[in-house]
Order: sequence, then structure tokens, then C-alpha cells
Amino acid sequence: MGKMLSAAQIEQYRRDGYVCPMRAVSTQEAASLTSRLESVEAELGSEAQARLFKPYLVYRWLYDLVVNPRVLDAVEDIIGPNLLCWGGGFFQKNARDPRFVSWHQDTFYYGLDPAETCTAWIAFTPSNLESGCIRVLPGSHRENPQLEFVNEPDKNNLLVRGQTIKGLDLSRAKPMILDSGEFSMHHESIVHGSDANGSDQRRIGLSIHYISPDVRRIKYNQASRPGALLVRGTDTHGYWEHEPAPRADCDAEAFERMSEMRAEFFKRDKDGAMKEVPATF
Ligand SMILES: O=C(O)CCC(=O)C(=O)O
Repeated sequence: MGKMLSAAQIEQYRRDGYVCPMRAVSTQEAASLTSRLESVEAELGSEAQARLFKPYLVYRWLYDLVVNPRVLDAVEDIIGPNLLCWGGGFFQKNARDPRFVSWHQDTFYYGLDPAETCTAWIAFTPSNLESGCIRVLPGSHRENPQLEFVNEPDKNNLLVRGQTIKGLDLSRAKPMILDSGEFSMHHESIVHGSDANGSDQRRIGLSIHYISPDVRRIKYNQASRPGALLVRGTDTHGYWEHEPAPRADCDAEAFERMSEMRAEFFKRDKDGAMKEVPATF
């Protein structure tokens, strides 16, 4: 038995690469988080989703979610007591939205060693088969952590590069069904994707990437340390520059930093990641 997960859930994560559902916040709190997000979206306009890069460094209420004790207890049960959050953002689909997420693994683009990100995905609204919840191929993180893929950008694919693994046997895919306020956890190497939203409600999830501080980034710009937020325990490794928590509900200075980070991220991606794509891909 862990702090939050049962022994069976911990075993399931190790064997299958995912576990759900766990409760992070009540349905009422999830509704109020959704209203807050909608206010931010209204303020930022059509750029909102694109501009919400590491939004938990800007908005205190999102920071609070990233350090939510129930979520951290569950993550601790999987990767230990010292925890960094190196990234995260929203995956959202509007009501009756054709957008989808192609079947992919995260490991190639995360560029971490060991490849041990545990992603917590918190549902702001119900995420189910109708609304296009995440589906996973159980055990794929162990069977083949880096399957070949092609980049097929598509205007309806929420993944910018459209990375897609072909020829999968989807008959054994499992849905991660979540009510609002619940969360799932998945391993970065699990094969996962999601379909369009056929429901009349938005499907909104905050995807948060946690690691233990002994994980280091081995791709991209090695000249400077990558940034991460220390969310629990201590970091004696020093591989990551510790990012500051937001000082206000909406931290203007952090917002500026976020915009710079986003520009840097996309530049790095253009100059670095794509060059590192092996010829076989
Ligand atoms: O929200 C989705 O449909 C996909 C999310 C995802 O790929 C992730 O959190 O790693």
C-alpha cells in the first residue's frame, strides 16, 4: 500500500504503464477550475491554448493543482519522494470537436534518461469514450519503449508534429475514463492517443509531467540546465534549474518568462529535435 495508491494499483502501473481513476479534487472544484480557465481563455483570446505554456508557473491556482497532495502522493507511490515537474499543459477539445491525438509515445521527444516521466492527467470535465478520452496500449511501455513513428502533421491533430505510430493492434486498447476532478497516470513510453470529441461538452485535461531528480535531459540544448519546478522533497542532483512558483494569482513577470520559454522551446524544437530524428524515422 502506498500513500495514495493500493499495492494493486502500483503493480498495475508497473505492468501496464497506467492507472486510473484517482480523485484529485471534487466535481464542484473541477467546475470552478473550468470557469477559471474559461476566464483566462477569454482574456487571452484565440491564442490562449497556444500561449498556455507551463501555465502553472504563471497562475497560482494551476500551481496549486500541480502540487495537489493527492496527486503528489500518487506520483510519489510510483517514482519516489523527491519530485520535479518539468512540464505540462492543457489538452482540450471543444464540444463536437473533430480534433484528436494520434497514437504516439512521448519518450523520443522528451529526451530524458532514464525515460521515467510519470504524467498525471487531471480531468476538468468528464473524459470518456464519447468525449475522446485517452486510450492506451497496456504494457507497451515495457514491450517496446521506442516504436518507429512518422510525423504527419494534421490540422485536427493536437500534436503539432503529428507523430503517429502505424500498424498497431488497437483491439487491446484500454480507455482511461475519468469523471471531472479525477486523474489518471501514465508512463511516458506507453503508446497512447485519443479520438475526436463527439459529446456536447468540452473535454479538458491538464497533463503534468513529473520525474525524480535523478532523471536528466540528454537531448536538446546541453549548454544550459533545463528548468523544472521542485514540488516535493529535495534535489541533490542539480540537473535541473529550479523554476520559481508564481507569486500571484496571475504573475505578470512569470507570464513574460513563459512567453520567452515558449519561443525558446519552439526554436529548440525546430533547430534541435527535428535534426536529431534518426534517418529511419
Ligand atoms: O489528452 C489527450 O488526448 C492526450 C494527452 C497526452 O498525450 C499526454 O498527456 O501525454
